[in-house]
Amino acid sequence: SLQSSADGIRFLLVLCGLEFSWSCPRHCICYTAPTTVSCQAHNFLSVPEGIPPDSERIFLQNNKIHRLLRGHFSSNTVTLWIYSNNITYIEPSTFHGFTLLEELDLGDNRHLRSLAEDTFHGLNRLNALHLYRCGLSSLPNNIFQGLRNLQYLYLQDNHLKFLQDDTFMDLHNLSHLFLHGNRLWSLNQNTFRGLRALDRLLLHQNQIEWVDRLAFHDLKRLTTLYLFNNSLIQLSGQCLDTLPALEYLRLNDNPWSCDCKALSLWEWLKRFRGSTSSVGCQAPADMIDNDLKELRKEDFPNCSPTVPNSESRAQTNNVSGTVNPSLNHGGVVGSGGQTHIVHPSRPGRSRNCTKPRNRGKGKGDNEVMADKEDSSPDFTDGGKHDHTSPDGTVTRRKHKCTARTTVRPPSGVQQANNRATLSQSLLHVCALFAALIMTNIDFILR
Ligand SMILES: *[C@@H]1O[C@H](CO)[C@@H](O)[C@H](O)[C@H]1NC(C)=O
Ligand SMILES: *[C@@H]1O[C@H](CO)[C@@H](O)[C@H](O)[C@H]1NC(C)=O
Ligand SMILES: *[C@@H]1O[C@H](CO)[C@@H](O)[C@H](O)[C@H]1NC(C)=O
Ligand SMILES: *[C@@H]1O[C@H](CO)[C@@H](O)[C@H](O)[C@H]1NC(C)=O
Ligand SMILES: CC(=O)N[C@H]1CO[C@H](CO)[C@@H](O)[C@@H]1O
Repeated sequence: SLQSSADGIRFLLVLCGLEFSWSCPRHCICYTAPTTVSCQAHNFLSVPEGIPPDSERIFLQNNKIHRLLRGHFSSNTVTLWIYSNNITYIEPSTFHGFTLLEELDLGDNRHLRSLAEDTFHGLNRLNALHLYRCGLSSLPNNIFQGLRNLQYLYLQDNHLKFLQDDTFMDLHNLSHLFLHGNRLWSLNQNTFRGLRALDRLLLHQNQIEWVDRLAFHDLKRLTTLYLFNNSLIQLSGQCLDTLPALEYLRLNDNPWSCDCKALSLWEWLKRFRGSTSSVGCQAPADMIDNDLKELRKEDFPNCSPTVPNSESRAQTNNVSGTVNPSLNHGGVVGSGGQTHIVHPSRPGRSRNCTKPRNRGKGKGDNEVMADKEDSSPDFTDGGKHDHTSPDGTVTRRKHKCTARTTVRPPSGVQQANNRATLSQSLLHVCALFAALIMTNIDFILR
């Protein structure tokens, strides 16, 4: 009789003029434009049955779902959120043929631990993939193969110790790669090969002690690199010379040794015009608590000079002249100790988006142009996607200026909630209405 009264309420909802999908799973809210099924926070232990096959958005976060199997969802899905469940197994073919899928959020499933190599194969339109806090200790070979549209990849707060060479090889469109809070200890020459569009690489809170001289060689558009809270004793300036677009670098909380080993980094820091953190020395004994950036040439007596790298030389020698646009680099004009940052237009980027971020000079142009729907999914106010460090205030950017596909920002949660609240309150109104009729019907019939 519960079911029949539910049916009655549904009927009344239709009478009330609310669009209602007849095949909505129990305890879920369904609505159209875009067709959405919202089953969040209901202690579901498995994916509920009866999700309409035409659903474009499916919200299943904050349940206790254990397994994802082939057939649970239809290949019409565009957005699928199943974060904060207890998924331990994903059948490899669960998402096969999902050529429309743009956002897949599997984050915060702490017992997931492993994924099959082909889990994401064929997701040609995937734009954002969330795998943070999933207990992953390794990634199979080729797991990201073919994801040429991927722009956001969240892998932070797992137990990753090692990244195979060329893991990210196909991700020519990737803009954000979050790897902080893992157990990485080395970055090899081909760890990041192929990431030609990468803008932001977060590697803080790992155990990195080894960075290959060429580890960053393909990252010609990288603006933000976080390496703080790692185990770096030294880092060659040559590593950083391969990053022509770099603007923000965080190196604090590493056991830097400020002896001759630090000379090439010191020289690089002198040349660099972007923003850097402190670089606190932890050795040798007489240097402890000094900031490498504050040291003078005389603090490096008896060190053999580092060989200037021709590429970096060319870059820094052209500072006050014309900027070679192929360098894709913010030009810098110094004048009497004060530095004015001049950003030339960047080929291949929105022209409106070249303004430096949060330099304390009023509103950036990017705030003017950015469509709200276009805001980057990871830096919205304190939402599930905001995993930047407390140290990362400088790089907070509300609106990402790369062209986007139609992925919805996490405000979708809000939307879903709002819609849910709306339909629930309508439901209440109509139920009250129904109750009134029911209690009076005897009276009427008498
Ligand atoms: C989640 O799954 C793991 C592994 O199956 C299990 O040990 C744990 O109790 C589950 N947690 C919850 C909250 O259901
Ligand atoms: C890459 O991203 C751009 C927008 O940034 C988009 O136009 C393009 O279709 C994406 N995919 C590929 C394969 O380049
Ligand atoms: C550094 O990272 C570790 C985890 O890797 C964390 O426990 C620690 O609090 C972090 N330290 C700082 C200063 O952020
Ligand atoms: C430096 O500037 C000169 C003259 O503008 C230009 O020909 C040269 O290509 C620039 N070098 C680099 C590496 O940008
Ligand atoms: C403020 C600003 O620079 N607006 C420009 C943004 O980009 C478009 C097209 O690229 C220009 O027409 C606007 O003038």
